Order: sequence, then C-alpha cells, then structure tokens
Amino acid sequence: MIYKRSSALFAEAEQVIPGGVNSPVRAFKGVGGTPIFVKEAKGAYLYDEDGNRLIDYINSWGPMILGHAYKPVVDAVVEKAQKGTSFGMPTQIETEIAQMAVNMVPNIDKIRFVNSGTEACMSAIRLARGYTGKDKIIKFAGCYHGHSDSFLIQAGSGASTFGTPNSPGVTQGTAKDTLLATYNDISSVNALIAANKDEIACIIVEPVAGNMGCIPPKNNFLEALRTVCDANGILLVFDEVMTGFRLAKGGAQELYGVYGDIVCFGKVIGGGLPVGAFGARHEIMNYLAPLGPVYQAGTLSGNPLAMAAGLAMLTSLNTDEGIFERLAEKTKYLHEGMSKVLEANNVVHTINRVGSMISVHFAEEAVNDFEGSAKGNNDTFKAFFHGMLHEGVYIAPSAFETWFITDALSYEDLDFTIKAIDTVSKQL
Ligand code: KE4
Repeated sequence: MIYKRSSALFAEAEQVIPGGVNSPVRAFKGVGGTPIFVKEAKGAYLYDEDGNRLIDYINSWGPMILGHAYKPVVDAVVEKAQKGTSFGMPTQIETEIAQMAVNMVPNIDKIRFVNSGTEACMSAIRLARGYTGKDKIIKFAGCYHGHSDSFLIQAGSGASTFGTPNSPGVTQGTAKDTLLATYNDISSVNALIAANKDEIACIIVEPVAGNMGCIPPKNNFLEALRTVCDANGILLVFDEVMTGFRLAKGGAQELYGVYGDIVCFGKVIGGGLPVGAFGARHEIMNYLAPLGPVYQAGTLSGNPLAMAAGLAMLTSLNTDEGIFERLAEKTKYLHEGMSKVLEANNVVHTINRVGSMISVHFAEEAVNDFEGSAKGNNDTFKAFFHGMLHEGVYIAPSAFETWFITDALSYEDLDFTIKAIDTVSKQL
C-alpha cells in the first residue's frame, strides 16, 4: 500500500488544523504512522486518496451501519437540501423522526435532538442534576461520553475515588462532582453512594462499553445499577450513542431488558450527519426549556438535512425485520474466523463481541474493565493494525476502540478479512 498522497495531505492539514485532524483519534497517535485520507466510500469500502480500497470496520465510528453512501439516506439529504438547509424554526420532519425514535425505544416519551453525542450526554446530566437537585455524577473509568468537562475525568488511584481532570482546562471544581467507579463492579458503585449519600444526581454508563474496546456488562451489572438507582433516588443514564439503534431497534436496553431513566443517542440516529439526542419519560423531559427550568439549546439542532438522513436511516432499520440478526450473524462469523486463525498462529488474544460490536485484545486474561483493556499488548496491536491496513482492511487505529460491523459487508469480505488476519498474525 502506498500513502504518498495521504502523507502530503496530512502535512498540509497540520498547517491549519491542530494535529491535522478535527478529532484526535483520527491522527493515528495510538498506532503511529500518518492517517489515511479518504476520498470517497461506498457500501463496505473506503477509497483513499492514493487509490487504495479498504474494507471499513470503523464506519465513521458507528453511523454507517447500512454501509457508506446508503442510497435512501443520500436521496433524502439531496432532496431536502434543495428546499433549504436550516431555518432555526420548527419543521414537521423533526416530529416524524422523534415519533419514530420514541416508538422504537419504549421507555422514552419525549426526545430532544442536538448535534453530537457529547451534547446529548452533557445535556442529559444537566437535566439529571436539574431534575434531582443534586450535583454529583458517577461514571466509569474507561467509559467515554464525549468531551464535556464533567466526563474528562480519570480516576486517581483505585477506581472509587474523586476524579482528577485528565485534560487541562477542566477545573477541580468540575472534577470534584464526578465520581469514578469500575465497570462491571457494582461494589465500587455502592462504595461511592455510601460516601456521597444523597448527593448523586445520576449514574451514567455505556450499557455495552465501546471505548475501552467492546466490553459487555457482566453478572447482571445493568440490573444491579437499576436496583441501586431505584433504592437511592439516583437517575440511571444510559449512554447509547454507540449501541442505540445498533444492537437492536431498542438498543442495548432491549437486548438486556434493563431500562434507564434518560437515554442518550448519536451516530446511527443521524445516518452519518451530525445528530445526537436524549430522551426520557414525560416528567423528566418536561423539566427542559422552554417548558421547564433546565436550559438547553442549539442553532442547528433538528436541522432538516440531519433529520432527513436520520429519518431515512431509522426507517430502514425499522422496516428491515432481519437486520439486527444479520449484523449479529456476520459479527459472529468474523469472531469465529478470527479466533481460529489467531489460535492457529499462537497469538495470545481475547475477543469481546456484542451484536455488531467486536474488539480484539492482545491480552492473556478476559477484558471486563478498563484495567483489563489496558493490559493488552499495545505493540502487538500496532503491528496488527498496520499489517491489516497493508492487507486492505481498516480497523480502529486504537486498542481502546470497538469495530463496527456494517450490513454492507459480504461474507466474501469477511473471508478476505479473516485471511488477512491469518497473514498478519503469522508475523506478529
Ligand atoms: P460525539 O460527540 O463524538 O458525537 O459522541 C461522543 C460519544 C458519546 N458516547 C459514546 C459511547 C461514544 O462512543 C461517543 C463517541 N465515540 C468516539 C469513538 N470512540 C467518537 C470518535 C471520535 O472521538 O472521533
């Protein structure tokens, strides 16, 4: 593979964009080398600026669940654009997509659209704080809810402790209200609740973690969170930005049968355009301006182009009965094929998979939390990433990310990928 043009474009980008990218994970800092510049994409394939075709397992970090340049979405956006791109006034299509989302997710009565997953999660915790009158939140080390100050907090020592900012610019004043627990460890949650009696507004969690690789909830972890929230007057916020409309029509909530009080969405709900959203039952959502006292707003929130893309996407997912099973089947096929060749080539690894989310960890033990994920051999991952890229397969440029399967992948693509893993893992 040659990347001459990508390298030249990256050098230009670095002159005018910090780090040459508009989102850090794209800069390949986790794997080294220079990022690939995409020229266009169609279905399961990316076409980079050097003319290489790559099978895409990132799919814009989740949104392209039905493949790139998915015709119903493209047609809807093109048609809408010709009638104006944004008005800052209510439009009927916002109600249409809101109604569809609310019908697909049974525990929300109302939904507010925003422009990113960050905005959705940031607004959700403000709403939780406003509704409960409490200041503190519990999040989990390794879970990512976007770059709002309250979330950029990393545990100091241990997991149940006051967080310390892991980004300059986040004040101690903010950090003190974010408490950190360990994913899949309900005792770490109980310890925080006991130490902060009646001060906690919400627990925010990725019901299936996707930002430390893919980590499923274990041993009734979600049920235990629901119970502990009910027992302590704490709201449970499910961050379904990754899992929403991907793991099932009703997301991870439907898959596990556990329901949050506020649910956050992003990625798939926008069909590749900038859309985030958060929803809850009437009594909570009615706390939001202009009805209630909790302020939240956005110039481009619910804009017609993004709504058209999102509505076309949700309509396809809503009407294609077998889609989620097909996605899960393809992911299982990849899992089994990957496992087989990695074992045959004596590569120490563990694979986590839920629905159409999957990640491979070059670790000895099972990966059930951030600590486990961090034990993965990052040098092996780097070699694996670049080897796969050389074979024409684009996986997440970080060991702390999930792969996202698209229905545009054929079984021939999956076999090609498994063969590439076999070739690459012989050299690891
Ligand atoms: P955005 O603000 O990036 O739309 O969404 C933030 C967010 C919230 N919640 C979860 C569970 C998420 O995974 C994300 C964003 N995911 C990352 C990928 N790990 C986006 C990629 C990036 O940062 O460029």
